[in-house]
Amino acid sequence: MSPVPQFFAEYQARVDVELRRLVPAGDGRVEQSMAYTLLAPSKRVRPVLTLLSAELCGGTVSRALPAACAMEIVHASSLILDDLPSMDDSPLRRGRPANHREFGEAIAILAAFGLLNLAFGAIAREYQPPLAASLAGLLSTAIGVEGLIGGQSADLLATEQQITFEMLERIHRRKTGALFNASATAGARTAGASSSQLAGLSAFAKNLGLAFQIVDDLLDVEGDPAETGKAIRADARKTTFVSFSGVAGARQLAMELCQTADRALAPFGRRADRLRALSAFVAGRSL
Ligand code: GRG
Repeated sequence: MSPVPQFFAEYQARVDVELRRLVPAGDGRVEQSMAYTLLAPSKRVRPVLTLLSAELCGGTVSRALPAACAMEIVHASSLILDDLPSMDDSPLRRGRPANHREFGEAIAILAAFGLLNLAFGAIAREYQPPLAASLAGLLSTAIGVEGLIGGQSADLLATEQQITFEMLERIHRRKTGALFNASATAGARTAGASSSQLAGLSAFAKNLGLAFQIVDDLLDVEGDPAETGKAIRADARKTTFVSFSGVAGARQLAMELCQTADRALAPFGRRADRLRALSAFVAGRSL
């Protein structure tokens, strides 16, 4: 068992309050469907990464909060799409039936688009033009062909195919690493970070994101659905870090990536200890 670090709770609570403020309040099916996945129990790792990165660069939680929530909203959108029958066809997410199982496929797709739209709207409304434009561009890159969409497409095409380790790594650096990178970078940008601070945080987040995915693969094999909230062995038809390197090899790789991530924090000294705690959590997480 690897509990989320103690300090997480306060950040998660701030994120949850802001998400409730941002999500459309109506009781129509699509609003319900958006709120169903967005407000379901989650670790909120990406928005917490945004908030910690902002604070590390001298910014505040309040200023970074809308950007943090935009990251979580995009993540929730991607989970709905990922679970669809035409994608990973997963029955369970965040401890509940997947969105399309509860609302049907058509509403689930609309909810995913609704969430994406909500994320960009939040950035446009909550920040002034130079920063708003820079955050919107950051998010668009993370979602696009060099990010989630490209990674997911390559992942789907690789199902039941022989792929190399390099291909596998490139899939997940886009599918998972890109949003981690955007999350840290967004926080740093809301704080007016320097280019060297941005470079350090980006290196940290990219490696942490890949480690996070490797542990996700491990949990698919050894995890407890009561903790992960997801079906296990859902990736049996796919090449994963575990099918490539074995359980011990994948665990070692995740640990090494977390160490590489931590090295990028060296210039920040002890002020980055909360990010180090986040990486220790990722390396040992069971949920
Ligand atoms: C247009 C947004 C968009 C996406 C289209 C479907 C898709 C492309 C990409 C899928 C990306 C994806 C779901 C990657 C898996 C990342 C991952 C490890 C998810 C689990 O995240 P956790 O453990 O979940 O942080 P919680 O529930 O705690 O938030």
